[in-house]
Amino acid sequence: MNSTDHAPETPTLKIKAFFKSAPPLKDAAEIETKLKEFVDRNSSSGNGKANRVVCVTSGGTTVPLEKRCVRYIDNFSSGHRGSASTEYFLKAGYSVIFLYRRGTCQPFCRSLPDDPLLECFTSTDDSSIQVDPSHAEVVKRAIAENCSAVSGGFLLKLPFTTIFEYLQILRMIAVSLRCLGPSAMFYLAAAVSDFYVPWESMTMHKIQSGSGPLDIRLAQVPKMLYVLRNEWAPVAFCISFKLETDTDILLGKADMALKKYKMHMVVANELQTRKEEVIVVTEQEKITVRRDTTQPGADVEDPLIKLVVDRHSAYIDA
Ligand code: PAZ
Repeated sequence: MNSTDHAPETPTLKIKAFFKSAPPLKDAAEIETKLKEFVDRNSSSGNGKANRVVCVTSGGTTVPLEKRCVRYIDNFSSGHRGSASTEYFLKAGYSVIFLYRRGTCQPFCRSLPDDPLLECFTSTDDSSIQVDPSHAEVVKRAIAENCSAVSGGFLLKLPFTTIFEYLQILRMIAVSLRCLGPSAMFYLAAAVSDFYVPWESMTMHKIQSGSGPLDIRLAQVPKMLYVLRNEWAPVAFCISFKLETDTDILLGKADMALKKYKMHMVVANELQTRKEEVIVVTEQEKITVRRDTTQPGADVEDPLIKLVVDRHSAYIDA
């Protein structure tokens, strides 16, 4: 036995092992090309300065239980926070990389009904489909705003499903945004799995129910916030989120994340009240941000993004 057998596993080593064993991304080359084009376009704006670019993560990651996956463990997140925040960042002049879970809320679609295809359109005869007049305005606005953001090069959408895809794409984004220095921001609203089944110990085929109760041992997902801040994008402005259901532990956990991972801000939210208020934890203060209940349709992301943009400006100036 040599001395390295007992070497403590550093976060970096654990992360290297995670990536080494993860199934490679099928569309890595295509993502790389899209990222390069997006970053090139945003690294020099008209006045010779880099645009501000934020990577917004949104939705929950899944943990597959089988390689040919039939069953998986999921993380709660509708994607509302990420998609609403993306809209406010775009309004504030940022370019956004929206790293989202397939099938969750999309920017500019919040005012559409639950089943937009079936509820927004009517078919009058065999050949024509029309927008239902009651939805015409919101449909037109959603299409126009989305088109102008995407075709203008201000919005790049990248989907994920599993924890393996999410972390590999996040790393690609972080590395490609490094050239923007402090103008880059990470706004990590996705609900990321804490535990997973390592790819090499995962069964290939659907787990059979005939052999009785299922015992699975889940490994801990290495803490990526650590490498994000220390290696992937050490100069970027980083905001992580902390969701709890027990309010008694919420602020303590947010404080711990702030210090342990050297985040610039941690947004603490409680499951039941997350759409009404959040508490932004920084090194110096704890700021409660609330939705303006006097305004119909107002959401908490509006004042939250104003605060974030303000702090990011101060960070860039400093
Ligand atoms: O996506 P959503 O609007 O339904 O919920 C947002 C949220 C609660 C997932 C987000 O604000 C959050 O806290 N994300 C981090 C979750 C975590 O602690 O891992």
